[in-house]
Amino acid sequence: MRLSPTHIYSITALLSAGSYALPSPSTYPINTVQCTDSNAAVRKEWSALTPAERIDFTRSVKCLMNLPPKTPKEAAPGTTSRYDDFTAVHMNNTLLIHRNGPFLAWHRHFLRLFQKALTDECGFNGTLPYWNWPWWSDDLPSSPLFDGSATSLGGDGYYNTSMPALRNGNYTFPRGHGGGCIKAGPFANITTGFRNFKVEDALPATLPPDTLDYAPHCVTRDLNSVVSDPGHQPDVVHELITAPSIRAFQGVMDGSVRNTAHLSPHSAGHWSVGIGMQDQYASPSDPAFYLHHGMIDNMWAQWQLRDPETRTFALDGTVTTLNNPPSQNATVDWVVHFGWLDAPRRLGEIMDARGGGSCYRYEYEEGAEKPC
Ligand SMILES: *[C@@H]1O[C@H](CO)[C@@H](O)[C@H](O)[C@H]1NC(C)=O
Ligand SMILES: *[C@@H]1O[C@H](CO)[C@@H](O)[C@H](O)[C@H]1NC(C)=O
Ligand SMILES: *[C@@H]1O[C@H](CO)[C@@H](O)[C@H](O)[C@H]1NC(C)=O
Ligand SMILES: *[C@@H]1O[C@H](CO)[C@@H](O)[C@H](O)[C@H]1NC(C)=O
Ligand SMILES: *[C@@H]1O[C@H](CO)[C@@H](O)[C@H](O)[C@H]1NC(C)=O
Ligand SMILES: *[C@@H]1O[C@H](CO)[C@@H](O)[C@H](O)[C@H]1NC(C)=O
Ligand SMILES: [Cu+2]
Repeated sequence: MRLSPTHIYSITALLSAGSYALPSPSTYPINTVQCTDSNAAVRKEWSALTPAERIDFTRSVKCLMNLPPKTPKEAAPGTTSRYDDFTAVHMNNTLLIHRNGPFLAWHRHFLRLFQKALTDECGFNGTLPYWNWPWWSDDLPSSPLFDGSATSLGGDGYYNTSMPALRNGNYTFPRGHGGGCIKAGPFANITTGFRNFKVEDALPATLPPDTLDYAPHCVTRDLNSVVSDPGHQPDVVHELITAPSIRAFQGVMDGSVRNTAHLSPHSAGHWSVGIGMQDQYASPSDPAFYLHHGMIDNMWAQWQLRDPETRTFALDGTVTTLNNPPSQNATVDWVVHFGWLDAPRRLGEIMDARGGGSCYRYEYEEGAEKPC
């Protein structure tokens, strides 16, 4: 079937967590009120939040870290909290949701489910914030996101002498000043129940059998502006927003230049925060994941809004990571999974930020001066 962005969906089947029953097309969520710029929830850059709003966000995230998991122990022994429920689902789906057709849609819905849990289970009063890459790319440790203050997402890690080198092909990045557990701020010393995957482990055709096992450790950081700076320049963002097709958009988002410091904007955000965020499986164990993916989602939303009729449901790529093993092309009827977080969803249900029961927009202006 062909979905159009002007299609109105019903809100009834919205987020029926826990059920594996696939919603039928007639129960697709509907926005009962037309979603417009004026009634959409507004997602803002971290620095645009008041100190109280930032603290409300980190408090709510820590609240999820202190709630019991809903994932059954046998299904994912490493799940130690409600927060880990999200990491578990991301890990379990890693080989189906990266560098492929479903990537943008799956992560969009994942963020929405995270927002819903923060709001419903922890009284979060705001909208998910995002990380405007170019504003902070040349000095992450001084940014409002990572300065280690009470209104940040926590700072760098403790210095760890055995922090391995980061390599992009034959290019080796100089290491940063961390590598250990998060040293200061609201997320100091946070832990995850899951193992850490190395970049070399990242792309097998099947999920390693110990993926969801219990292997607790602290979330580490190694803030590295040598990584973020080339990948997060304003021209990279401009290329994303002005990409002529979804294939070109995804190519910029994930197409690193081999053997150089020029990582793609997606990889640069992950690698510049540390080994925990670099992990393609368990990266959501660092809350910075959600703000980085907020910016990715923002870029996709800006791109879609430039031509909603043809772009809202545009897909390119197959349904396996790097097409390994070879698979079919993604379509709006392809079903993706969210474990115990939500019912399976067709891509067509979760691609529109202003439809399918969703109604949000990003406060964003390309090229705007960064705040002091
Ligand atoms: C919740 O957000 C609204 C709108 O931003 C604000 O007016 C209200 O004071 C907030 N409530 C709390 C408890 O923070
Ligand atoms: C790294 O350099 C070696 C030797 O020049 C070369 O054989 C290899 O293909 C390079 N690796 C990559 C990823 O380009
Ligand atoms: C230091 O880094 C190494 C390599 O990533 C890791 O195995 C080790 O657990 C880290 N140590 C601490 C204290 O974080
Ligand atoms: C984090 O853990 C280290 C090592 O156990 C400890 O010295 C430090 O006080 C902890 N920091 C915070 C803020 O809890
Ligand atoms: C999948 O998409 C590619 C690229 O658009 C196209 O060349 C190919 O024919 C498609 N395959 C099928 C089976 O539709
Ligand atoms: C992981 O995915 C499989 C299907 O591939 C599913 O059976 C299982 O319940 C999932 N586990 C979690 C924790 O989501
Ligand atoms: Cu991901």
